[in-house]
Amino acid sequence: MKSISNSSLDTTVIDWPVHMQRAIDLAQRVRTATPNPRVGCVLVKGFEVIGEGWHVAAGEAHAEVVAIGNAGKTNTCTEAFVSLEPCAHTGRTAPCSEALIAAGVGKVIIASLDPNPQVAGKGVEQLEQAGVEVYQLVDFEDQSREMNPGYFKRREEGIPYVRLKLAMSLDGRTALANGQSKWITNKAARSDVQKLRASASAVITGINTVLTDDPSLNVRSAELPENQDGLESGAKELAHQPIRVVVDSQLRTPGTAKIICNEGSVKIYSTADFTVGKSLADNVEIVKATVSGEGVDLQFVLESLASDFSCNEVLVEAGPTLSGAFIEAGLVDELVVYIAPRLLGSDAKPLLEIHGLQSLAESHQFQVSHLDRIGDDIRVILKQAP
Ligand code: AOF
Ligand code: ZN
Repeated sequence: MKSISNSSLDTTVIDWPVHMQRAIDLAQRVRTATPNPRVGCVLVKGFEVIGEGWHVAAGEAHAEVVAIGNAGKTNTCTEAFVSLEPCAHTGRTAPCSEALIAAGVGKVIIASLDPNPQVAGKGVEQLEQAGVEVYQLVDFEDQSREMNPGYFKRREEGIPYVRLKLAMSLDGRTALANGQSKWITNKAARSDVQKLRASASAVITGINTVLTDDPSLNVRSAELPENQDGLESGAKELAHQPIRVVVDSQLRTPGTAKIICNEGSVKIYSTADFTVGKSLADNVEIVKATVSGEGVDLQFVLESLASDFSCNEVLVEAGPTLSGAFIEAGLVDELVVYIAPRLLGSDAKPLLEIHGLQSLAESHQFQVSHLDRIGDDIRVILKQAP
């Protein structure tokens, strides 16, 4: 495989970055293909695009196979631009390397290698053995990784990418002292949270939130319109429900909680010995977790979500205690903070339970990545400082 940068492309291949960008844009037409990565593919013959495809959901055809299906006839002059190395193994579907070879594609241009150990260079190898030229456009590698942060993190580090959602008043409060909190942020901001849930493999909350708010934590398609943001949501994608996860050391989740009663899979992480063999409902699995400090070991929860349930991106929607614990453990990759333009006063409830900092050097530092207005509220997206 030859690695090439955009600046070294000669006039005969000057259109390559345009096609690769298109493949990357197509990949992002789905919010999630969990546990699979988002992948896009563009087939080009003599400067003309003859087929496009993207992977919609696990179990459905891969991007390359969709593009080949759209193109009809291809031949050795055909170039395939794929945002990820074509797979070389039989999983839920047949190998894309073989599909590309069978379609007679002459050149395959990728943005990044696939970290899946079943692929990891084998896709490139198979293509090259069949006489297909393979190139990596290195300037697109970052984009390919950034649009699949959880897929790469799970494969490379064994834990999912963690987003923590927070909603607060201008003075950093989440509820009045009497508990009233519905609603601090407006409808547009709350509907934006639906998008976060729809892109997550799992939504994590704590037992306190279950007991006090009884949230559903599901995706409601009525609040997530089709074609929103230019996404072309298929029925499969709209049907996606993230796994709902409760961090509940003493297994106090009531059988009547909405989080359990709604359709979809639920995992409860508990440290109590009496949880072994106990069952709450058919859709609920109780996982015996290790202890850290006073509660469930959050690193264990993340490792389990990655290795046992193939979670790529997870969303934490919890109260001040669990949210604070995730931050204190250094496990948050991204904060999504909704700020309502109202003041709740200093006896209102704080955003996070984080105590004991003695110097500014100990403060938890993030970098602002995006700043947007959502209806009358503000949304700030922050990433962990390097
Ligand atoms: C590709 N093109 O569009 C995607 C790829 O079980 P399967 O058959 O769906 O395979 C899943 C694996 O295939 C996934 O872990 C990743 O290695 C690769 N994803 N590869 O060539 C695609 N989605
Ligand atoms: Zn494939």
